[in-house]
Amino acid sequence: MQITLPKLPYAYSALEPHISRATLELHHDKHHRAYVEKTRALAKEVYLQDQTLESIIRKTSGQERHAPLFNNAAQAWNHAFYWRSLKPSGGGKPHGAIADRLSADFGSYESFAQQLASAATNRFGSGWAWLVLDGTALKIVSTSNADTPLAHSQVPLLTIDVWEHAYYLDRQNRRAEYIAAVIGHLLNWDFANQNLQQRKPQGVAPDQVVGQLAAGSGL
Ligand code: MN3
Repeated sequence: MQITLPKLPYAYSALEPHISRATLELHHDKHHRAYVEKTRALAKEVYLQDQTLESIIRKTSGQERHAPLFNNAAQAWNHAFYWRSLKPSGGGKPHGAIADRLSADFGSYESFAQQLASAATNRFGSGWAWLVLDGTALKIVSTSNADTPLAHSQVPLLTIDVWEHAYYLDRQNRRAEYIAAVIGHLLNWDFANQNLQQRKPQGVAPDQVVGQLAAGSGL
């Protein structure tokens, strides 16, 4: 399986005025593409180029000497998941099963939204804020740099990219404003419901890798 750059699931201008066309062109075509291309190059060096991103992430997680491959593969995966976590005319109160689960685990939608905004705003430096299924409970977590819930046995349901490149063109340093726009207008609750129902993130192809690593891969 070749690791490829997935197309955006909507037009570059579809998330305006909350996220501009210029931001999506740069973010998807330059940043995301670079993570995909670096992953391919680094995976080839250790004979993992035919594996899925999930497989590469799990095999390299926590291994210092494979940190560059882990970081690029995780960023490639996280971005594919982020595009699908957003949609035009999304955000606001959820519907379906996720609505009941949010009320049960956070008390109310308002409490959930406040906690997600806080986790995303207070992530120091670069990283991601996530709604995940951890065991049987919904949780809000934030991860640093490229780190991903996939490496921590959690099922991601939605994510917000809080690296500066996600908002700086549109809003300079005003991260909280970007986060409020995403939560209020863009979160894709259909996608969250799918992920909750299937207990498996839908951002990328399922992990079909079986068997042992190629000899000499060093993992
Ligand atoms: Mn990004």
